[in-house]
Amino acid sequence: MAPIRALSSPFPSPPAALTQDDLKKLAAVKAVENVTSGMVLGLGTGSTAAFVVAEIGALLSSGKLTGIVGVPTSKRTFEQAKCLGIPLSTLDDHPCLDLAIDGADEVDPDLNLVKGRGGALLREKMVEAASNKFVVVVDETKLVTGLGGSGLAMPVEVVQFCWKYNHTRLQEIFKEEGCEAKLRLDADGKPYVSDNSNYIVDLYFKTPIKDAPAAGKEISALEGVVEHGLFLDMASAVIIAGKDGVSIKSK
Ligand code: ABF
Repeated sequence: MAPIRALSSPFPSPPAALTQDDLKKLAAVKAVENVTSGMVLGLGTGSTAAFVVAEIGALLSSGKLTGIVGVPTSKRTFEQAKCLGIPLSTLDDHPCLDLAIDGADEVDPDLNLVKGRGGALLREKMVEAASNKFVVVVDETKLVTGLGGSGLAMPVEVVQFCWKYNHTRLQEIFKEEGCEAKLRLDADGKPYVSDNSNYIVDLYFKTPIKDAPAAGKEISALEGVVEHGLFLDMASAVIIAGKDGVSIKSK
């Protein structure tokens, strides 16, 4: 894999009229420059990751990439990749991946992330933890000074059987941080069910989480919690597309 540049470097400067989708695509295409033939790839979920999957599919069909195997992080991504003819596998068959590329909901200055508003946090975390490199692709709206500070959801995946217990406990644990816990609902007003048949309790913080590693540990320690959306110290690099161009931050 080509080394990921450590310095932020404007490239190329997008015209002012670019939409948010254009920016996501710019970040996605830049990230795919790190993909080489023969790699086992973690395929992310979400609208930005969908541009990554589309680009990999296009490079495979033009013959510019060969021998790629993808491990999808959701049923949605599985379907998209299958339609594009990307050879697919599972984490069981490929427990060590070369590279994963995925979007994020929030990125802090230390490249810690909130992920999972798309509902795929469990498989994303497993695939990305199993990857030698994890490259995140975002537009600049995802940058925050502290995780949880966007006022949007920080998801926690819980087993259906005890979701109320987890809902109550999560609300209590983060009471002093002004957190509100809500069961995620689908478009029909029914509980949203993840690809793993679990529910999701979304945490809404009024201010950034004071100690994200401690919060992550506390959430994980709850019986019935399957996974949470704090992806701490996992990203190797973040590719950010904004009005001033594409920049790369890495550790
Ligand atoms: C996945 O998709 C998630 O972890 C995150 O929730 C979401 C980001 O979606 P988008 O790229 O559509 O903003 O990467």
